[in-house]
Amino acid sequence: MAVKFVQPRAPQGTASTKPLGEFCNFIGGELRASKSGEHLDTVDPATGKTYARIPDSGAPDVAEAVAAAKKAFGSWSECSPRDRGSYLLKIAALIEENLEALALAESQDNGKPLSLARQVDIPRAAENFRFFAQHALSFFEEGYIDSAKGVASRIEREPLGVVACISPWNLPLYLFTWKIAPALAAGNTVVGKPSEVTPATAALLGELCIEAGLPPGVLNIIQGLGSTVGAALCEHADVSAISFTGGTATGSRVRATAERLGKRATLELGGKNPSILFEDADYDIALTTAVRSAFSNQGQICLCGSRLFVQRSIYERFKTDFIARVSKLVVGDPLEAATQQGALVSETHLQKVLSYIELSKAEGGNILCGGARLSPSGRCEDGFFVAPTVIEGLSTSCRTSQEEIFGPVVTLQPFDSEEEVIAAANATQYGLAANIWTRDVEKAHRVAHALESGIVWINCWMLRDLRTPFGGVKNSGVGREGGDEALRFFTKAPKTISWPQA
Ligand code: TXE
Repeated sequence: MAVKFVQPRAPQGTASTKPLGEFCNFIGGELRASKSGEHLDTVDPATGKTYARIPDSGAPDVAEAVAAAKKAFGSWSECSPRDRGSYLLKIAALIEENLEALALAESQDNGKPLSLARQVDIPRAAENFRFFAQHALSFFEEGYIDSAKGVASRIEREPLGVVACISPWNLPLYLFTWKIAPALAAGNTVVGKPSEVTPATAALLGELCIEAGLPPGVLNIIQGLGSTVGAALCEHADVSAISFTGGTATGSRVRATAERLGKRATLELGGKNPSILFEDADYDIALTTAVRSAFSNQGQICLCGSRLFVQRSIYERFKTDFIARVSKLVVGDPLEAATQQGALVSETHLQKVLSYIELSKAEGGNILCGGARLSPSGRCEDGFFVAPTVIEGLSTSCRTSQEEIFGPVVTLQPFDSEEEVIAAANATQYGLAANIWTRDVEKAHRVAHALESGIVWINCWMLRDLRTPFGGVKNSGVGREGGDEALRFFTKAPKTISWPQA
């Protein structure tokens, strides 16, 4: 049965014909307003108009959520992994049952095409719960028998306690649940903080948890600003670990707090990912995927390939074909079925992306296509749209080539040799993901090895096995998510218990 979402609903005291929606905090199994009664506006990026409001929560709300999580920890941590998993499976099923409502909420909140939310974001959120419900079973059953030595051992693992999951705005429910699911599966209780820019699906997740019968306090969700809610959560003495995804500057602050207070932290930060096309690549698949990897979600994915290196012998041909494809991308109303590129997430982010386009011109870049704000006709005329932009002629060391733009902007650069492209690809502060296109298997693995990158895709992009480690090197992050790595992060150092085996 589909859940009838409580939100958005009219805030008390408003007598408008078109009332704003109102999202709530989720604390101790209940939907609550902030203690201060203050609110923040939530804007639909496709229209530029405020459509809802969220609690402007603060330290007292965080304290209440952490207290609820602490109270719930005892019985949740004592549940068997199978019993915990059964709750996660119920949540996964409810996400799937409510796919349409969640996809619509995600699209309205974030500006991404509804089709993308429907095909990627929401199904992946359900998969996160389903995957960790199953994966935790084998993780908690690790054991060995060494017949030669006559010893049997089992590995005992315990959860940490109350943990914080802080997530960004680009893949709101997808990344929020990527943290929450392993934390809960490992037996922790959670206080989650979604981005204040995209609060909707996190708020709806709270309602699904009520429907799923998740015991009160096991998951708590606090809405509000990073500087208040996020900071208070990181500082709270009863929060033992922080899983964070967001910008590199914020990540540094979170890391400093964690180090000062002796907390565990995993940080998934920015990227400036290279896509490397060798002349012997399967041209058509490489071309199609290069467009997708540069512009999916308007380029607002930390894994997007924003620096495109193309071997000189195919450079001109590729440039012509790439620009032809990019120019045809349909930018517009995220709710329209034909739309391939929606709005950027906020006015602030729009201005950031436009300022980088201006900077690229000052740095000698040649805009091959795009390069400006768009104003689709109709309801989206005030939305935050930018034409997909391709720039060539920049040095690898200029700011446009070095800094994370996180928008529909890609730089094109020719290269001659394998050594040259490896050096150029590695010449940034980031090292999250890379993709390589070649039919030469040996070369592909040689280059993959040489790249300073947490993830390397050969002849594909975004093809993920959730059991594999996920995270970056250099300023792209600290620690790893995914599979056992996530469950290890959310559990104490293991205890080995051994006995003689006849
Ligand atoms: O992210 P922030 P912002 C990059 C992208 C973007 C830039 C800034 O380049 O332009 O980061 O984005 C919470 N203590 N990425 O400013 O601030 C915040 O409320 C604790 C890459 O929107 O990092 C939100 O929930 N938490 C990225 C989360 O941190 C704090 C995805 C992320 O917000 C906090 C998003 C504090 N002091 C942006 N301050 C990726 N790696 O995918 C803020 N927060």
